[in-house]
Amino acid sequence: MHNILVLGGTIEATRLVAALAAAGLATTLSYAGRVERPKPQPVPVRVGGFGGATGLASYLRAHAITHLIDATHPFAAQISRNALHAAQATGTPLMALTRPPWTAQRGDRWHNVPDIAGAVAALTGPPQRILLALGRMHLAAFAQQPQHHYLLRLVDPPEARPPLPDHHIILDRGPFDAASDTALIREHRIELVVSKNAGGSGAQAKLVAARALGLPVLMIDRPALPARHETHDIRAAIDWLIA
Ligand code: 3Y8
Ligand code: NAP
Repeated sequence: MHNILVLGGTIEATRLVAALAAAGLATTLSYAGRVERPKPQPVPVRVGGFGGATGLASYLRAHAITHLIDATHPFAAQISRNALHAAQATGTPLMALTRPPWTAQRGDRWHNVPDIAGAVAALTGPPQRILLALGRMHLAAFAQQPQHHYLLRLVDPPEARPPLPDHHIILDRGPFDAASDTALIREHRIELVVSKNAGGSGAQAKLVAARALGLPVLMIDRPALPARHETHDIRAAIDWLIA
């Protein structure tokens, strides 16, 4: 008897839970509660933190979870560490469903930096028009480089005015498409794109647009994650679950 918990927030998580629902396997999808209206799902959804690894372990026990899938975003490092610890503490089978990092293609002008702080440091210099497509959680870090014009793409309106003197906000949620991102970049006369190496298809449009327009990309590498049972293939995750 299955009782699966999927830690979500990515397209892969959405696709996985759709397949599990179709297969009639009891599944709950978990969101952190970062956005006002998380995408509706065909399985029960829980929203909010668990209270660290111990809270997640208690949840696994209390709900008799039989399998834990970590299908969170590669930059969601804390929840992934908690999932590994909670799975080990409770003896719950864990599989990470992730996507490979993007790699620079012919024609790409990438400058790789290790983290958000590295991206901020790399923006020292004369004013530029920058697409900052990193979401809302890291905007304050870029206040150290106030000289630029920032085009901010956010899912929800920010609670407070971002601490960036020269910015323009567009509210939109992915997955995005290359034609729209190319038009957006042209319309706002963007000169540089800043991106997390999210991988997958949902955030890739801005990279395709930058390549087409010959623009440089500041690419932020992923945080390191502990080794765990992992696949990039939804079919393999399903086979593991029903094995
Ligand atoms: C709450 C739940 C699905 C999932 C869709 C994917 C693709 C579209 C592209 C740009 C990049 C960014 C951001 C992004 C994308 C998918 C995926 C993805 C990037 C939703 C969602 C939740 C979030 C949280 C949100 C973060 C933010 C990051 C925006 C749902 C829509 C920038 C990551 O306002 C905030 O606080 C937003 C916070 C974490 C990163 C940040 O630091 O701000 N995602 N995004 C999840 C939760 O509560 O647990 O409603 O779908 C999901 C998706 N966003 O099922 O189709 O698979 O990655 N999400 C990045 O890649 O840099 C946008 O603008 O080009
Ligand atoms: P994070 O930094 O790894 O996690 C911070 C805390 O948020 C966790 O310790 C946990 O709180 C809670 N949390 C995170 N993901 C959760 C989930 N799926 N279900 C329940 N609680 C969760 O995570 P994050 O970077 O803020 O990402 C939050 C969510 O947005 C995740 O679902 C992620 O997949 C999605 N997302 C993030 C990004 C990104 O760029 N970071 C991009 C796209 C989607 P407790 O310790 O209290 O349990």
